[in-house]
Amino acid sequence: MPPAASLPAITDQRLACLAALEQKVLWLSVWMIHHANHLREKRDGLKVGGHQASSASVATLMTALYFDVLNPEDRVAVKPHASPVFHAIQYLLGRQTRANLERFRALGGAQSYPSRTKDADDVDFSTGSVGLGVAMTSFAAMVRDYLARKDRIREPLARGRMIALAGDAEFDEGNIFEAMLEGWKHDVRNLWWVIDYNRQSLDACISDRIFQRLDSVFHGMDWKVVTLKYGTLLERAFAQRGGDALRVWIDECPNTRYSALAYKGGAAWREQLRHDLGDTSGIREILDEHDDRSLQRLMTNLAGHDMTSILDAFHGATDDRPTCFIAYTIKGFGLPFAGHKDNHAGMMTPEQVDAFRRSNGIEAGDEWEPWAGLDIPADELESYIRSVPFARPAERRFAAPLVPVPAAFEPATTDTMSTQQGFGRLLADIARAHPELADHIVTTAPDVTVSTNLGGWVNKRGIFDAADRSDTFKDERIASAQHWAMSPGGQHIELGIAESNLFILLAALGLAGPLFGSRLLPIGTVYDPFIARGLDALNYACYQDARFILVGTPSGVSLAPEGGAHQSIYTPLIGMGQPGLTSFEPAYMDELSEILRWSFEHLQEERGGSVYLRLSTRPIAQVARPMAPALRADVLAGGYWLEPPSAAADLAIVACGAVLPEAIEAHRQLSEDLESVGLLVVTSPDRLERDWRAALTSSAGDSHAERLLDRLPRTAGIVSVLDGHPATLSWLGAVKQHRVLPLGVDRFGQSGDIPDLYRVHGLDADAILGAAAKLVVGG
Ligand SMILES: Cc1ncc(C[n+]2csc(CCOP(=O)(O)OP(=O)(O)O)c2C)c(N)n1
Ligand SMILES: [Mg+2]
Repeated sequence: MPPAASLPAITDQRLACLAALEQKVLWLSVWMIHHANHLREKRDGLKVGGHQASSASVATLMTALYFDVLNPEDRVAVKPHASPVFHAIQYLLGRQTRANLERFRALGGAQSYPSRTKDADDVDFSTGSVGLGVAMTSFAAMVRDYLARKDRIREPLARGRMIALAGDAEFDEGNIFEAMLEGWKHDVRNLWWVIDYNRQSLDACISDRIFQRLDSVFHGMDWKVVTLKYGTLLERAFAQRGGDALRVWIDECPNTRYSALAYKGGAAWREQLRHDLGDTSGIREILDEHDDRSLQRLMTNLAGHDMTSILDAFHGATDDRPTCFIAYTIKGFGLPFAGHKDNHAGMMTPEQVDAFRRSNGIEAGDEWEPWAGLDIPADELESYIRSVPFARPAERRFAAPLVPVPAAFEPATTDTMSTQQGFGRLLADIARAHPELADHIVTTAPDVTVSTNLGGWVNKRGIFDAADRSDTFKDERIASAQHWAMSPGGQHIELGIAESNLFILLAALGLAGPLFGSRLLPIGTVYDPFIARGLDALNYACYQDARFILVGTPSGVSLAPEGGAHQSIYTPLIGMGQPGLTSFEPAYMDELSEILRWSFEHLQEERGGSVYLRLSTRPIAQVARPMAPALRADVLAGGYWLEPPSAAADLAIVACGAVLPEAIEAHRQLSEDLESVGLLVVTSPDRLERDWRAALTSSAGDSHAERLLDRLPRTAGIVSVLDGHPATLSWLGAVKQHRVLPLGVDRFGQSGDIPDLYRVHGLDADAILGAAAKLVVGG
């Protein structure tokens, strides 16, 4: 593709600088991995690893991007195994230290896979779990457009390209295709996916026909596809006599054979080509013109290693259509194991690295020197680097202003309501009474907007869309509770049913502040069991320190007749176990109101995080009480005594969430016979447990769990109960050595109404009474 006329010419001097930088980037990547594996003290007998072959595969593409093509407003997700290349580039840009490179894969050093949170250099998107980084760029493009269409960000940020540099085997991950379809629905723009098409994955060479499939998938989604197949040397050879036959031969060469020949080198190419094409006119001349070394160079001259072809392609993509570059490359290019099918974890031997150092003209001892061994003087390279667009001083990590959170919400309440209903009322109250907060909220759901009670909010704030579209049903005067007008001002992003997309969108929305300088407070709703469908993406979002509120509803078996297959059992354990996510499972509306308020603050704290609210559709009788400061503090800390035990109590019930009515009923019946049974309401098993463990190893004083359980005599037993896995609360026995009989759910799949299901799973008042009897009498 020809370069656009207005672009600076690709001068020989520019190409020479880029060639030198590419050489250096590859060397530093190889050396960084070698150093970590062979030259650092080893204390545990484990290999350190690193990916020299995967790095070599993208050295040209990444050199082109960072030292020529990228602008500061562009954002890149670098394929996980190119981390050394990324860090080497950052080092040459002066944004990464030598000490960190020397500590590649060591604690605090340059990370194995690019990490926003753990790396010291300028990582835009973490990668590591293949496929997620690729999808992330599409959702980040969506978020950029969301902000731009509301005039929250301006040029050049509003046009910054979101770029994924993907391994070809990443396209085995279905999440990428889910993201593509969603991106197509939302008409994403300024999105590039650059595929490092080395035709190898971890285990092997990949299927020959993948490229054609990918090509048609991208076209089907209205993407532009730019295929970078042959470099300038090969193109020149193709123009010679016999060149057509040579092209056909390469085009038809199976991946495995091409890789094997690339590994074996010039003599092997010669033998094979003589055998296959020896009688074709012109081929012998082409072979005779090349010695083994230059024949290897010619036959491996794929466009993904050809700077001119790459620059032409990147600079030629001047419109905003999503564009996929399929760049043919060779895994391990320029290294001794180039093309070998086992090279993914392959590591050059010390002898090979030494030979490579010498071929790079680097003296022993100068391995980390940025400019050692290059043909171009250091000052010339330094001045080139200063001149590249990406090196322009520009903010790349923004600190967005805080959004004030009101002191209290005042939602409409009724005597009996579910937490899911309460959540809907709270959002409606915020939309009406707290416009500043509301303006920063963005909601999203994977086709469960109505059934998770976001409908009221959407009626008020509208659906986000690139264009203004009225609600046809409303226009046609058809009665409906949902008014789904769409506009660029809308604040709800409606997704198709793909939970992985929900979490990656939440990751992108939750990074709007640092990425684009405009803070968003994202809320995503999902049926609680289907959190598991997107779990890796949720982990990915948390790992990047994206800030969002996740609402899982309905949850547990309490959704009752709605279906056994929709029951969630161990999500409370996910809430406890997932780093970066604080979970709550309130029972009452007034608790939820405080928790939501706290969540908006927690999202914005420097050392805050995301929040998961496990809610229920079960309506329960509310308690009428003022939210006194002490109660508020307890609710937020994870629990409070609804009925405090007396000093002589034999028993306490500890209950969390939707089963509160059963706990209250059991408590009432027990209190007829027993001395002051306690009833403890747990609002957050997660906060209680985390705080308790932290206190065990610090001198900060008692934890909230200790303070609560101090009121219960040691000899008393505890019956814990929740609509979730019993392990969620059974640890309470370790706090003050109370005997605990944990009730909960450890099976799923049976539909029924609440009385039946609570009986079957042992959550009803009778089950609590039975457990209490066992503790008190049966010992
Ligand atoms: C979700 C996930 N599954 C498995 C892996 C392990 N893994 C790491 S790299 C890789 C193959 C990558 O191949 P490709 O994307 O083609 O990269 P390249 O050839 O450039 O190394 C696999 C399976 C992973 N990182 N993430
Ligand atoms: Mg590959």
